[in-house]
Amino acid sequence: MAQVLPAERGLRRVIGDGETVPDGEVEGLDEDDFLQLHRQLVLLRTYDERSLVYHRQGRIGTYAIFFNHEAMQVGSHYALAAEDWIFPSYRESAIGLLRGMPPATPLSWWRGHPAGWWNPLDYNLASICVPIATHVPHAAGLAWGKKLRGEPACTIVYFGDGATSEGAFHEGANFAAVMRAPLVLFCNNNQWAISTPLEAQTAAETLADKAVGYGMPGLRVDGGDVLAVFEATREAVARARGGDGPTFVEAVTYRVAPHATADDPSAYIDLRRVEEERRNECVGRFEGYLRRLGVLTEQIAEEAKAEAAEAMRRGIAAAEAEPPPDPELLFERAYVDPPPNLREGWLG
Ligand SMILES: Cc1ncc(C[n+]2csc(CCOP(=O)(O)OP(=O)(O)O)c2C)c(N)n1
Ligand SMILES: [Mg+2]
Repeated sequence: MAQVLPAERGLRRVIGDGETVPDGEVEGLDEDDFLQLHRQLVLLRTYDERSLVYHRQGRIGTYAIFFNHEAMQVGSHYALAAEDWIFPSYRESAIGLLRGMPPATPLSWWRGHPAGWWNPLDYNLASICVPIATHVPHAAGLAWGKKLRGEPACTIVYFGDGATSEGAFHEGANFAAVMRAPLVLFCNNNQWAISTPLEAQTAAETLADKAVGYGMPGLRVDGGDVLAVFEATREAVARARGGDGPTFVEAVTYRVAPHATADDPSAYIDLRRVEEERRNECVGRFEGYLRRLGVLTEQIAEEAKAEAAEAMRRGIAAAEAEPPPDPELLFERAYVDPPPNLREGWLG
């Protein structure tokens, strides 16, 4: 039986505040890594900002905003190898961009177009999961399967604070721990599940405490600190690869945007808190760190933004150039024997 220490309480941090809290360092990262992390953050930020505009222009459907979640996605992804598998929720809908997926693909997904589907084997990236936590057992199963085959890959599954109250989360976490599956359970604790606040979600003091009950370590990290997220995930990945089983990573942040474009949080959120948290958003925090190090110049920052904006322009143009899908696709794999009204109508 593995001995599991009580979950962490404090949040791991690397990036200081430029005033009283000093900057830390992460072993093994050099200037090239910093600039790559920065480009990836800017790419996701730009994707998110443009998607909100495209939604308002009626060019994509309902969209789950991930403003201020970029550090969790980029930092954790940077700790993975290409053969590692990713199981995203709707909050990580564009994480494929970090693996070379063109922006047109997730944009098409939000347009409800089949061009937004991909073969998971092309990117070692499962499809976007909208039902809360149902992908956790899938990820645990894939991780276990890789272990049974003797393949070195590990798996990361992303979900929110609300997901930790779901039965599927329990089943997946328990199964992964019992099988010592090489899985990283990455929880984006943005403290809201639509309009349900964290304190109405759980009586646990921290979400990482839940890990102890499953017999796995629970780490807590500042979700706005891309370097701390990277370091914590790297530790979890090393455990997984070393045969020591799953780790639960609780990345703590605060949701400063609506849950999705169909939500109006002014009905339930403290807007002053939102304002405060927004001032500390994760891309700006990393840029501050890089400027203090003398790594980020205005020119590099401008180039990263321009490159990302151009990728998005090309992405939405490609998504909109797709011919309309055939409505029959909806039924193609639904029936062996289509009912008469479909046979005579659409499929006739
Ligand atoms: C099984 C299931 N129940 C309910 C919903 C409706 N729903 C959509 S998002 C959401 C909140 C999820 O919150 P959290 O897990 O914290 O993730 P976040 O959206 O904050 O990233 C709910 C309840 C759903 N999608 N799936
Ligand atoms: Mg949440």
